[in-house]
Amino acid sequence: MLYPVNSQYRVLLDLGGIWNFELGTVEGFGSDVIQRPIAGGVQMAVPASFNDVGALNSIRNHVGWVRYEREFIVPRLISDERIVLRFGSVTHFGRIFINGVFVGEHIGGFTPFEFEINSYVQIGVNRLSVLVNNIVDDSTLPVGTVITSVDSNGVSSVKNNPNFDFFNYAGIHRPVKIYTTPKTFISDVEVVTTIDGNRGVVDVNVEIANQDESRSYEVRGLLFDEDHTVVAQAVFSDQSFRFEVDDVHLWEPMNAYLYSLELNLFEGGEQIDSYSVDIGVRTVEVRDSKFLINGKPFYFKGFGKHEDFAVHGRGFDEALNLLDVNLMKWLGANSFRTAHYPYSEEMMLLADRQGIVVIDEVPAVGLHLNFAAALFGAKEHKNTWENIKTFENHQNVITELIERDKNHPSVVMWSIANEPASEESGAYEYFEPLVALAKELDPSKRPVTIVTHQWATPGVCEVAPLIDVIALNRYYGWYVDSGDLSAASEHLLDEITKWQELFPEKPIVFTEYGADTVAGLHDVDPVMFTEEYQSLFLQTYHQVFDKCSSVVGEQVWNFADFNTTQGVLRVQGNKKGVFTRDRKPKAAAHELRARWQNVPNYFYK
Ligand code: GCB
Repeated sequence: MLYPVNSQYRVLLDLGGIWNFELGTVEGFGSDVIQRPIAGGVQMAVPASFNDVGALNSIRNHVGWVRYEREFIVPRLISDERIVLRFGSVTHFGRIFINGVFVGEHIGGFTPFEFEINSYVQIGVNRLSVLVNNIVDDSTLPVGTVITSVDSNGVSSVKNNPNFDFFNYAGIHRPVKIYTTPKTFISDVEVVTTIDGNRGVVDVNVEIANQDESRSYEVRGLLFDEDHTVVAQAVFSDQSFRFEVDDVHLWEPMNAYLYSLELNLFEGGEQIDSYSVDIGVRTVEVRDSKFLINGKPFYFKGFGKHEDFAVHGRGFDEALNLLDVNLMKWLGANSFRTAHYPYSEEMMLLADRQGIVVIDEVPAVGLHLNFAAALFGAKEHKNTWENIKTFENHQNVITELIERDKNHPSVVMWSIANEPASEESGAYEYFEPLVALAKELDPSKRPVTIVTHQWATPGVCEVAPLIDVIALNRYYGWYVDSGDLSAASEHLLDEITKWQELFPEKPIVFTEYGADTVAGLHDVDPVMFTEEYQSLFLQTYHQVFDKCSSVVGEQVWNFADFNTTQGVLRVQGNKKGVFTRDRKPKAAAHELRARWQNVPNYFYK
């Protein structure tokens, strides 16, 4: 799906701001309710999570439906165009109405969706209502549990427990836009880049929607370099073409070069549409236990992150995104994983521009029905793969992510799950078609991984044979060998050695390792939760990584402290951040900075 842009042929309007808001129930809103505008003075910011903005427990911990509403004006000027209403994301389920009439719905809280709305709107004022549901269950991604109980007065209530370690923020999280296109328009662009010596090869495929069979169409493509000089051009009518660029500037990690691809659509010789996309020329390949970018062995230095901040929760914040990228650069990091869901399109554009390498993850987290039981002493064991109902949604989230992010040079690998029950029988059968789907959908055939948990060890993890890169979340010295870093070091080395023996051709990336640390807590003896322990914990891991040739990346958990559900393991959230939630460095940030400035992006191993 194309990112909405303004061009000579397209108008773009933003519907962000203050909307009206009301809480519903678990059942929802009756169809008569939607006929009436929201009465009452509760307001909500868009984009933002609704939870913390209301300053009320009833809003913060609400379970079920909410309604957002605002008026918008369709200007006469665009009445002959195709008018599209587009949501960057609505978490987790959105139903859209215009002037009380149902327009459409979308399942999944982290990818964009849009509707052509010409037949729903009138020129002038219109009422837009968005019903949002935040419930997570055993069919949604992420996964949760719904618990209904009845108290002694017969009043029933519903609790919704996330099966994942981040606060279940919800609402209209990303920008809401209206944009126009001509009736016949450029509806998709696919770019695949390869390198031939010092020549860059750019294969482009353009999709044109609503063609009139009696008319002839032609696309003229122009490729501009960063000085706005045309470096290649093509005229074509079969919608696929190849540009060749001599002395190409490659997109390199932390040294991005972006060409601008301008596509102009002509009908019967007259121009009717124009769309531009920035592209980077680079290749990605996994070979002989190396992760190659542009043919050179790359070393991942960075983080698992979250979209999380005070006030707006998981709501889009351009300034915060930029600060995070700048802090990563300050540390010498070169990469992050979009744990545990696709991040905003704007963050992906920023990563392209800044040369940050991204492992792009779908919201498939919580696919383990025995995880908490395993931590706290199991009573009952249910086979995850016999009970979970996520498969169809899982296909959808993979499809929507790849459709959205396929052209980003920053994206070097797809992560199609975080910590599923890959040690349980049935995992292989569940994931085999999903890995195949990701490979089939991606025109660039990027590597695919599944990020695995502590107990998915060599020989036990069923999905390891399916994936290109072994991605490990490990907590020796924290949840296991707590406080004992010498045992942690021994067990970590032992496990990596076994992975190397089992899959000598596969590179290994540590996608999580970290220790909860309360900023400002110090001790002479580096005990758990102190800043000293976090630094020593990281040092211990790094000494082991440096001994292992297959380890080609280290992504610390987490970039910053983040909000979670309450629980005995969480002190006002997860404190494994190298930065506090308001982005102040803990001692570990300096530890990482000292290391990463001396670890090159290429040829570290
Ligand atoms: C994990 C999860 C992550 C948690 C982290 C932790 O393995 O992937 O979502 O936040 O552990 O801190 O426990």
